[in-house]
Parts: sequence; C-alpha cells; structure tokens
Amino acid sequence: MSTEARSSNEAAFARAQRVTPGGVNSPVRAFRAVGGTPRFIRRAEGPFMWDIEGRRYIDYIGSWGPMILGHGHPAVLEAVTRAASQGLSFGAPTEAEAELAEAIVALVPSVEQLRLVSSGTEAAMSALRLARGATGRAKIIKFEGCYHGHADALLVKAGSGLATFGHPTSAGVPPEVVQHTLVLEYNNPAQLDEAFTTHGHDIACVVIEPIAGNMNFVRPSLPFVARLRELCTRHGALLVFDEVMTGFRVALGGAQSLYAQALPGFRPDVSVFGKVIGGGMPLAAFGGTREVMGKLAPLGPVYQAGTLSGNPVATACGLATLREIVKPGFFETLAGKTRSLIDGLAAAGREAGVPLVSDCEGGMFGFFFADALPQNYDSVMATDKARFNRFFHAMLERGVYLAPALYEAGFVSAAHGDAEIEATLEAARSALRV
Ligand code: KE4
Repeated sequence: MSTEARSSNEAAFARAQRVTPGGVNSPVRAFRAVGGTPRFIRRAEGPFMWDIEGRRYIDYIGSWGPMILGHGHPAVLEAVTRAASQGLSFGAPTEAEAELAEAIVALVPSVEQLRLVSSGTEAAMSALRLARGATGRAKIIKFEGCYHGHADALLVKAGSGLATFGHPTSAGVPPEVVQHTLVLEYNNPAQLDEAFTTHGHDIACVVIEPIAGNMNFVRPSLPFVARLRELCTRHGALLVFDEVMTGFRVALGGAQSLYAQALPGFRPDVSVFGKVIGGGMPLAAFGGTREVMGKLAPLGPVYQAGTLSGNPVATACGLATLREIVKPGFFETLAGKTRSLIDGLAAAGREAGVPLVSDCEGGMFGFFFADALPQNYDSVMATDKARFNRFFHAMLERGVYLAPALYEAGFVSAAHGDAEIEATLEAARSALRV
C-alpha cells in the first residue's frame, strides 16, 4: 500500500483528535491498550468491515456484540428503513415497544416486565437505583473486572483487603459516591460469604456479568452462581444479572438460561440487556418481576426516564434482529462456528508451541496467552499481554479485526462462514510465528 494511502487512517485519527478527546467517542476504540492507529471504518457488510484505506477485515468486534446477524442483514435494513420513513422519534408510546418487550419477556422467564432505555450504562444504572429503591438499602456488591457501564457508583475498584468498600477508578467520582459499593473477587465464595455476614442486612443487590466479557471471557463456577443466589435470597438482596453482553448472545435465553439448566429454578431478580436487543441501534433494557418493576415511575417511587427510550427506529432494529435469532437452529449453528474458531486457535497455539487457552459460549469467545483459563481479574491481568498485543497487530495486518484489548471478548456472527473461520485460523497460524 502506498505511503499516501496508508496515511489516511493516520490522517483521520489526527483530524479526529483535534476535535474529540483521544479521537474517539468511546475509549477502547483508540487502540491505547494495544498501541498503533485505530482503523477508521467506511462500511461493513456480513462478516466484514472495510477501513478508509480500502482494507477488508473479518470482523470479530461486531460493534462489541450487537451485530449477531452480521452487518447489513436485509430484514434488519428493511425494518429500520420502514420505521424511519414513518418517523424517527415521537416521545409517545408505540405498539412496537410493547412488541419488543413481549418478545424479550417470552424468551426470559425471570423477566415479567421491562423498560427500554438507550444504552447498557443507562440500563445498569437504572437497575441499581431500582434495587436500592425496592429494598430500601444502600449497599451494592460488584466484582473486580466486571464492567456495567460508566455510572458513577460502578466506576470503582476493590479496596484493600477483604470485603472493604471500593475506591473510584475514575476522576470526577467523589469517594462518597462509591462508599456503598463493595468490590469482591469474581469466583471467590469466601469473600461473598464474608460480605453478606458483615453487611447482609444492608445489601440492596449484587450485580454481576454472568459470563465476564469485560475480562475477555471468564466463567463463574456453578457453585459460585448457586452461592450468589442462595445468599441474595437469604438476606433479601436482589441478584442483578448484567446480560448486556451475554443476553441473546451466549444463548437465546442469555447466560441465565444456562444456569437454570444446571440449577433447576435458578433465576436472577433483575436482568440488564443491551447490544443484541438493539441490533446495532441505541437500545437497552432492564427487567424483572412485576413486583420489583412496579416500583418504577410512574407507578412507584423510583424515578427513571429517557427522551429516546424505546425509540421507534431502534425498536424496529431490535425486533428484526430478535425475529432472526429465534429461528430454529440459529444458536446451534452460531455456536458451532464459534467452537470451530476457538478450537482452531488453541490448535494453532499448540502447533506454534505458544501457550494459548480459549473458551466460548454461543456467539461469544475469548482467548488468553496462558496455560490455564483465568478465573478472576488478577489472573486475567497475569496473562501474556505483550504477546496478545503482538498477536492483535499481526492479525490486523492479516485482515482479521480482533478486540483491541486483552480484557475484551470476541464475537462471531451468523454471517461468518467456514471460509472466514478458516481464513482467520490461517492468519493465526502465521501471526503466532511473529
Ligand atoms: P453501553 O453503555 O456501552 O451501551 O453498555 C455498558 C455495558 C454494560 N454492561 C456490560 C456487561 C457491558 O459489556 C457494557 C459495554 N461493553 C463495552 C465492551 N466491553 C462497550 C464498548 C465500549 O465501551 O466502547
């Protein structure tokens, strides 16, 4: 590629940085975790994205999860175009919002009612306020390495020692705001027991990623999930499953449907959704039992609102997406592709003599340069980050766009075919020799 042509991502980045902090509208896009120049995308179709230099990439970001059908699915484009032609936003109820809510309720037994909002952050923030309002309690428990959006109370890292309250991870968040947020180690039942023994009477909720995609890909152990449910029930705290990433991605019923198979009767009290249910448009949701959701305005005392909540174009996009993923065999096929990918990556690691472990569920996957799958944040951060970053760039140069950060998950879409999976593995076999 000529020097001039190659500069266009760099030129676009320089231009963007003059008018937008870091040149991006969401930090991870700036490639600061992996270094180098972010690719400015011109268009996307199916499993592919093209940057402004005309390079094509096999896309495993999928807009960080929403694009489960691939880019430009005809039924989705038709639904969005039709909705847009009838009006972009009304600020009044539409039947499509009820239809989308009905579709989600039908797929997630723990959700009897839900409210649509515009981002996962907004949904998680609202779910926490709802939990505090419904229980009359202040304290919340989250886990190191789990991300639930950027609401102040959730931008917190573990305090020193066990079961101590967190410290802000971001400037601009006063310590008082996170004084009620307890940060525990993922997969650590002893810390969970201690936290409830010490604070059980004042814990409004526990919020968790039911598969931690913001630590790349970390599963909770089944005993840990069971303990979470048992302690929340015993102490009257709500169990909040943040399924923004896992919902309708790891299984049609989300991660909670997997645990309900292994733990009969298992249900979280509140669920948070996003990404897939918007199909690439700004739409998220939170839901739970009718009793808990009845605490929300205009019925109850917990206020929550949004100008573009349930936006008709976003709702049409989400509905069209859900109509595709409920089709028979959709998830079996998607899971098979993802499994081929990560088994191939592990095999490529073995062939190259590089410690590489991988895992997946449905259309979501992760891999680490390590000898064993990490079980918590500290073990994720102990994996070989330098090797990850080298691999990321080697794959990017070979036309494969992976998540530009060690702590992010990857996503396969229905549009990824055997050819793309094989091309990815071919690139990996070469990239692992870099
Ligand atoms: P948004 O506000 O970005 O729509 O959703 C926040 C959120 C909440 N909960 C979970 C489990 C999430 O993964 C997210 C957002 N995920 C990140 C990717 N790790 C979005 C990418 C970004 O921040 O640009």
